[in-house]
Amino acid sequence: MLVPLYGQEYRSRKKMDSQSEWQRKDWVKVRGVPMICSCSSNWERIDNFQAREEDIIIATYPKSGTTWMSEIVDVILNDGDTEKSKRDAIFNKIPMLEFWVPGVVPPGCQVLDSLPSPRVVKTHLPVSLFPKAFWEKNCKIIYVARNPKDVAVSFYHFDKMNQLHPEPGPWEGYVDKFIQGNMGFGSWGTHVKEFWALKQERNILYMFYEDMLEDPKREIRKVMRFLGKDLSDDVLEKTCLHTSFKAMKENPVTNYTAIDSSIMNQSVSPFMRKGICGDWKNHFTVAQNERFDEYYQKEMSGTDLSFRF
Ligand code: PPS
Repeated sequence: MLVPLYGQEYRSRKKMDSQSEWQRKDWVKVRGVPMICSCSSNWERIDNFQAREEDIIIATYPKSGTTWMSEIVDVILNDGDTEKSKRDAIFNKIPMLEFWVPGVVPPGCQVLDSLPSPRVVKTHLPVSLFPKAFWEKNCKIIYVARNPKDVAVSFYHFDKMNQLHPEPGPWEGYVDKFIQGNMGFGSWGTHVKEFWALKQERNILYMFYEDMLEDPKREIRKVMRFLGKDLSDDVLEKTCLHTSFKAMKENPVTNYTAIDSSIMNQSVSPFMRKGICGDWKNHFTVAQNERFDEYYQKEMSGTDLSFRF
């Protein structure tokens, strides 16, 4: 029996019995892209996913502001009614397409099949693994990108607390793994560049985490426009307050505390960790920073994409 991820029912024997099958497993490559082991089988489910024209996709490399954007979109679609946004945990309102823990958490695509339109879909899949139906149906895609140094730091703390990921090992070697693209969902550079290259010809709103931090109202307004919503300044103000880091950290809908500690152990590191730009300065050594700058320059050469650190 599959049990929902949210609530008491989830804390069942079934999960306890099967946890050695999915805890701390190495990434498994799907067409060359390292994937969370428990999510990697029966990939036809992703290839054959039935998209709908009204679907709104939130696509990101991990740790780039997915949850923040998800809650913003949810509030906007509810015309600023933040009470409605409390109806369920973020991962149930906006399921992650590729997520699956067989026998414990049902596949995201199956949950999505049962939702009414307009559905909002979370995904970390790179362009190479994107279901083709999203392109065929010309779905609206909101892509959020974040500077890779802060992504690496956030991912490191997340790997430490997320039992579905392999142990990250010491920070010393982590930056090199990131540079090599030996991370869940593969290379950061490939991810951000491929969506950037498609944004002219496709229905993509390309957003930056650092811009959202700098001026959340300005950035939320862009999302409203993209979603075809002309909401009042009051609604904008409300959305902004409801989706501030502090509010989302305290909100059980958005802070992932509803997930059992056998999957996310928040005593190791909270999901809502710091929510700032520049925490990399507290982690990178001078030598790591030099190697990383070289990697970044190489990745960005030949594109007009750039990040703020
Ligand atoms: S995931 O697991 O990949 O879906 O994670 P994701 O949501 O993409 O990224 C998590 C990081 O985003 C930060 N966050 C926020 N920052 C600012 N404001 C708000 N409202 C907000 N919500 C989430 C979260 O703290 C993670 O970043 P770090 O640097 O680890 O704090």
